[in-house]
Amino acid sequence: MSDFVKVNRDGDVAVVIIDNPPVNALSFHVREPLMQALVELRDDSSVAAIVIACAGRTFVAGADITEFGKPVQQPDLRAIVATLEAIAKPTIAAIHGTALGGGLELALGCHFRVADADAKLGLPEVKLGLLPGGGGTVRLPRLVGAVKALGVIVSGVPIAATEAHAAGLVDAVFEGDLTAHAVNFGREIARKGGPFTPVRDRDDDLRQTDLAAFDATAADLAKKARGLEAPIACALSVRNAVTLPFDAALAAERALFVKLVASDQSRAQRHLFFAEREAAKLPAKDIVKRRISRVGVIGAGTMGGGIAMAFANGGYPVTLLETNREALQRGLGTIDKNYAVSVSRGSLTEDAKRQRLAQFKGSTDYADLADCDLIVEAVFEDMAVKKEVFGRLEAVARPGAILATNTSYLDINEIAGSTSRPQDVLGLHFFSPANVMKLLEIVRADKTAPDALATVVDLARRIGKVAVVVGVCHGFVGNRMLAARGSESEALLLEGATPRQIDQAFTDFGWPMGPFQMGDLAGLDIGWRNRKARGQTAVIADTLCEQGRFGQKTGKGFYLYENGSRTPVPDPEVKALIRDKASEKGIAPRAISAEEIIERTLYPLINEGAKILEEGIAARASDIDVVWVNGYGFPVGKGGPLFWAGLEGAARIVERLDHWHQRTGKDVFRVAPLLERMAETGSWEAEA
Ligand code: 3H9
Repeated sequence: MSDFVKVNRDGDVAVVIIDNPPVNALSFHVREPLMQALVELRDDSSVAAIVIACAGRTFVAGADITEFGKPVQQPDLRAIVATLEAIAKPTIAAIHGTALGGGLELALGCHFRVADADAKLGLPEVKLGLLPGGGGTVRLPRLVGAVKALGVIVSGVPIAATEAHAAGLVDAVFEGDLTAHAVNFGREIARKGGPFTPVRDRDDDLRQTDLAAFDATAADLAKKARGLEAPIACALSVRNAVTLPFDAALAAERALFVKLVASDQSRAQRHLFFAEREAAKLPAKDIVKRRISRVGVIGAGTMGGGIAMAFANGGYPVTLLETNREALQRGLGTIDKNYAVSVSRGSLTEDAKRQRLAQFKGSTDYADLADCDLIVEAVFEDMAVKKEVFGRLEAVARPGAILATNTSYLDINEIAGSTSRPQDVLGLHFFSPANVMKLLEIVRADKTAPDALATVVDLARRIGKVAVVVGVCHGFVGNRMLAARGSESEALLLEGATPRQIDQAFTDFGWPMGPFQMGDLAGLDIGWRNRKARGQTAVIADTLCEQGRFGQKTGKGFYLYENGSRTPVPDPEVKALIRDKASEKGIAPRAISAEEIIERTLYPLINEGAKILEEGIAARASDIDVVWVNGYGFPVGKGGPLFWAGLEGAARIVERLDHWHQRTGKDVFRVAPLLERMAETGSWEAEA
């Protein structure tokens, strides 16, 4: 009946098949024929039961996100679910793959849900700055209870079919031909006879909800929202499901959805959804990728160990190399401990831990890297050391093996140039802890072969990383922009702000922590060493390091960490040090507002991003946003620095930077031409 919705008959059971690749999103061209099919089947007396199933790799993965922000074309999802729910004969959703968002809401409009054993069900709208707007917040609690629904909706994390079955969301779980099982299920139910109760009327248990316990859980979740509106709206809407009659709760859900979908936060999060997928696309298509069966990692320290875990977690056997047995045992011991922590937290089973540990082969002999298809070095950040490692690799690595460096700053062209196979050399800049942090900057050197690049981009996805391809420059995208932020944070201290005040301005903005807390956590000695290597200074941070105050690891940094605590406590000694250094420079302290803190630290960062874009170090503005959100904690609700620049108004940013540049002559405020053009055209894209 349509390219996107077909109806098959199996005796007296009708099977509606949605076929809208790649993820069966509920685009208008699906909704229209779907509604028509449901109305026809409802009125067809030869049909005893209706199954809704999907072609391809998944059940409906949600509304079509590209339609948000445009006028809604009818029928909308709510109208379809209402029609479905009013059908008197049994309706069954047959779920395989992922039933997400509007997909699960469609399934909630059915009387019954059956699922493939590997299926997952969830309402991830919160991750797009939304709440489920097709009745999900009102219907899900009717099946699984308000508290369980709250957890599923506010986290946005899908649950497995078995868990959904235990919770009452799914009526049966099947292995094998799901549609055939669903048809049999429908026929049997129809034979037994109705009436069949729609989910909207299944509210007996809901009335028993302990509202005080619900509110306590909701309050906990609200604390973690860090200024995001969607989680709060989700919780409110689930509460409405308990306290209001069905139709009133549904109307309230709709009103919240309409407000959220138009919000900057949701626009920002939707931008990031597409930006992450776009970042993994390379201009050259159809490249035959190299085979990666085993990965070698050189260096079993914090970084090397984390990288090795990231690959082992992704299912790859890893050869971990160290210079001596002691260092190797220490590294393997840390990996073992890290997995044990996951087991104790319940995020990994003992069995899975054993399987992951079985992936590791330790060695102190470079010759053992001969069977690796990708070798990542994570040794000391020093050009001479790196070149020596690559020299040794050349002697043992098989032809065509990809040789990667995890350098954070060094010139990868120089490293590649020191080998006879620069086409196989690239950068894999992991972020610490490498087994946890999502971001992977993949650094393309001048001579990196396209197939080597395509291979690691694909590999990154396989090990669950968000990959962004960047070019060679000091610090690549993330650390180079971070440097622009860092110099202004220090200047603000000298002018009268305190570390606490600056960090507070950052957390109020939505960051998980401010620059000084982050510096203390990462170790101030890292930046110190790096500055010294480049002949740069940061008067306060350098002095702290000279005093042996490296941050949390020494119990003192910009803050005090008493008795091994991780809670930063302001230190009067640091305050006095800042005052001394300021008066040495003749700077009189003044009151500094949170607004000035944010502008002075983040506008230069945006400016640096514009330069990076101009130089072609990043291919797209949205790639830079992906780096900052996934690697540095830039608030998702602001969409990344370059998206946020659009919200702030690029003209305002240019004007402020210009003003500061005139006043201080500081280079960090010099405006990049691309930023100026963005101010005029409103777009980061080059003119066609
Ligand atoms: C919602 O439902 C609101 C309702 O409550 C209320 C309505 C009134 N729309 O991720 P992949 C594209 S909100 C449009 O690489 P995977 C994606 O951009 C929605 N496009 O595949 C990509 O395009 P391209 C709630 C979508 O196998 C291609 O499909 N649902 C949508 O790694 C492949 O995607 C969600 O938030 C969409 N809904 O992962 C689920 N989804 O090839 C969002 C995907 O051009 N989707 N695309 O780059 C996902 O989480 C993953 O795509 C999924 C598959 C897990 C399904």
